[in-house]
Amino acid sequence: MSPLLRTMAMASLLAAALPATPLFAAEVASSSGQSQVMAGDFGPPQGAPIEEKLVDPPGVPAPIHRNYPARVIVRMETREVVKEIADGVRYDFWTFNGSTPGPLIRVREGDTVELHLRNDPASHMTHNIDMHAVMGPGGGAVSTATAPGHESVFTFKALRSGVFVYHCATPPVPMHIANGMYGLIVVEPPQGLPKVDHEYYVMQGDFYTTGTYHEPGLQSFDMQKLLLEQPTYVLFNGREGSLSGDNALKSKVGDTVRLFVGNGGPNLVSSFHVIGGIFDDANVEGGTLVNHNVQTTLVPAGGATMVELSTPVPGTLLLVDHSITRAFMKGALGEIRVSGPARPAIYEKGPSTRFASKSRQVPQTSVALGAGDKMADGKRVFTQICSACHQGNAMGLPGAFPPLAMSDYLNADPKRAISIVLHGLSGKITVNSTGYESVMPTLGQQLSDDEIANVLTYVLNNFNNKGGTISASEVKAARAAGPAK
Ligand code: HEC
Ligand SMILES: [Cu+2]
Repeated sequence: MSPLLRTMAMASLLAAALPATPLFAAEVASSSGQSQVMAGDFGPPQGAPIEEKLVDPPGVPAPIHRNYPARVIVRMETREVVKEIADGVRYDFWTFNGSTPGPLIRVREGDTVELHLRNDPASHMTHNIDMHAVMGPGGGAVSTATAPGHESVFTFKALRSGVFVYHCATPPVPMHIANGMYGLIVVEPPQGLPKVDHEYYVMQGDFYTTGTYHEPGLQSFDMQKLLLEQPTYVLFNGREGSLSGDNALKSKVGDTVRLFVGNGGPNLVSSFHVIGGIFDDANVEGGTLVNHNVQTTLVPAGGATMVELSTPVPGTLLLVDHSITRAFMKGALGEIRVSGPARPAIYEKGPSTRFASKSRQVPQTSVALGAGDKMADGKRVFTQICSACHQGNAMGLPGAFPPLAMSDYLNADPKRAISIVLHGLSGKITVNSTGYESVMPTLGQQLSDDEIANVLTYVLNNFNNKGGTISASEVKAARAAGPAK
């Protein structure tokens, strides 16, 4: 038997076993009149056309259980909407269906997709869509170019399974993408995807605003930053906090989670990682090659991946771009909150003990220092410890460390600072009308009562603060009282 005949015989055997799902492609006539096999083509769509039910990210449409190719109708609208990009910071997003990313589209390999693209009459721009799941010029971009108040229709057959990016490709393309015009289309293989307990949709993008990170108010697009590829924000799902707190992704102890992860760019490549998780499966670059036990997977700009992870213990896992500055200083942070009973056999925190108390020279009751010596000691502590974060001039660093210089927060309640140095500080605070949400570590174990009193007194009497004195006995009392509840 010739290899071609053998292939065809196998195909018909498989077709007999799975009547409606030939794993091998149907034959199509080529231009030369000879028949050729087109992988992914299972023939014309069958049954009634299906209206795709689109949901807002991070939601995804339900898995497909069909075993035949269908005509799937997808209706999308491009909209230009002003929304928050971070708390108190607004941005004029250009979107598919009002969200960044646009909705996740889910079809089956061999489906015929009939895409209706409307452009909101209120839009200022023409928009279109380039789907990476399309085989043909521009991924459909030219066929879908749509002026405000118009609708265009474009039909293609999804011949390859995988996770694909779609995006607007209207010039200037980088600007349309930077303003949020991208999303994912998942083409399921004929046999479907393995069953999991939770599925979510996460897409990274880099944003370029004229203002600095967290600068409040309406921010406009900054072409210069785009050209330099220096984004102000790097975000999951188009807004800082879109996957945190009340918006966190959820799982339960013992469950499995699948993430469809895309990267719209326009410029940065993502080192996608889940802090506290390992990807049991990672579909490399969104294709069919599955890698296992992966810690960090690369998601190129205009690329995607599909990862699955187990959540065996309760707690919060963090989604990050492990080019970690972007996570902690430009917004690329999300959460998976896992609920359920603790499993100490897998994860257990032991008691914390102090082992260096005797050997370390902490002058807890030193000879009483004069005022000048106290100030000198405070300056030493400030330079050795506080300046690492709050900076030598105490001005702090935007988006990361609040200033201690002229700090309205410090001056409003200097005694509160005792507890901050002793026990650390986390959560949202506002200093000189700028918000900070970061973590100051506990320093009470490495600094004596005298050192804390001296450094706070030093800070209060320098850097244009309002003055005042903190005594070692006040620190001692605060230490004994323990952290505020
Ligand atoms: C490792 C970095 C780090 C070090 C070291 C550090 N801090 Fe902080 N500090 C922070 C961060 C971050 C915050 C804001 C915490 C938040 O956002 O909730 C903060 C907040 C504060 C605040 C309240 C906000 C303000 O600006 O008034 C005071 C006061 C303060 N620190 C004093 C100190 C002093 C004094 C030292 C040295 C003994 C020190 N810090 C060392 C990171 C640090
Ligand atoms: Cu556009």
